[in-house]
Amino acid sequence: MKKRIFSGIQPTGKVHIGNYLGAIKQWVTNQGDHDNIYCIVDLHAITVPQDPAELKASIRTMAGLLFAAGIDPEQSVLFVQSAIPAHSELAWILNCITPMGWMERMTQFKEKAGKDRERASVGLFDYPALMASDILLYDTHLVPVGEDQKQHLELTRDIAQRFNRQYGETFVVPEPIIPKIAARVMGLDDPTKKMSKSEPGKFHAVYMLDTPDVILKKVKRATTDSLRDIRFDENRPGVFNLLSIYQAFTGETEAEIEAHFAGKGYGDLKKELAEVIIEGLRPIQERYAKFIADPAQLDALLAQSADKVRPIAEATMKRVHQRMGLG
Ligand code: ATP
Ligand code: LTN
Repeated sequence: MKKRIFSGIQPTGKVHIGNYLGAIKQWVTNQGDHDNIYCIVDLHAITVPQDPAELKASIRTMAGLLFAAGIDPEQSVLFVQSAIPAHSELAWILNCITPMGWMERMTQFKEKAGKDRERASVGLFDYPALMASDILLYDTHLVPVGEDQKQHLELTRDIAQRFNRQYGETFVVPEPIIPKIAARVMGLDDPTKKMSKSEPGKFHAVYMLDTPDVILKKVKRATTDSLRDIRFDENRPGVFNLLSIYQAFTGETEAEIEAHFAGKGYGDLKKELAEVIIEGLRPIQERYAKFIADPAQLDALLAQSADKVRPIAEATMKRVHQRMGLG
């Protein structure tokens, strides 16, 4: 039996190379070895205000990009979260067995709510319960995500174990898969901050649909330091970030990369890195143009996928209802 993989991505803003290297690239490799379910999590997106027309368009853009990046509809299922109401229902149920204290420890909420905690939605606070429900609905063994989601995965495991203890074995307890390289791509403008969709800075992130010109400009502006040698040194976050991105795109070892850049300057590093990113994204951008030109086909692929996973979600909900004495 193949192990089941589940992961999700929000259809918000523009997809950046952090999303690509931290998550999407892992989704694409080894598709044949697993049973893969991928989800565009629109219900997570509405934890902060969204324009309806933009949200609708972003769902298609995201689907087009994921197929273009290599998600193969023959080997993987890609569907939209809100098409399966069980996600919301299970989230409610998990809410009722999750102690407030566990939820209050989640650092992402603290970061996203910022100073204005009182105005953040209850949904933003409860975001991790919906994520746990996504994962647990499908008897998931493995969850490929970037480093920032590790804490949410631990919470999901705790919730699954608590439910299983209280009501009997019901959920598979999942494990995260976090990439060794580029698990946390940092902002180009500020290498102490995670590259993020919600960061507005013009030179903060390289987006997957950026043109070569724009990519070159952004990489050239990236913050480095006043030293000279080009080495993987975590204490020099700017250069370390650029080298990690280079490594993730080329697949070369640290030693090979350091030897390659020996005697060269930051200008060379930036020029070559921009080239590597441009060439890495080029085939994806070309395929994307074809997918997005046919939105009806994209919608049909998403709808067929939802039909494939619906029975799995319904079987889980039936088990949950029986165990809890609902209905
Ligand atoms: P935001 O920063 O606005 O919260 P996001 O960029 O994290 O959004 P998501 O849709 O929440 O986007 O994340 C999708 C996937 O990308 C997740 O698996 C997440 O761990 C991964 N990811 C996000 N940012 C990075 C990053 N800077 N480096 C590596 N992986 C990342
Ligand atoms: N919270 C994730 C997105 C997400 C997810 C999931 C990831 C929602 N549901 C289930 C893995 C499994 C994020 O990237 N911010």
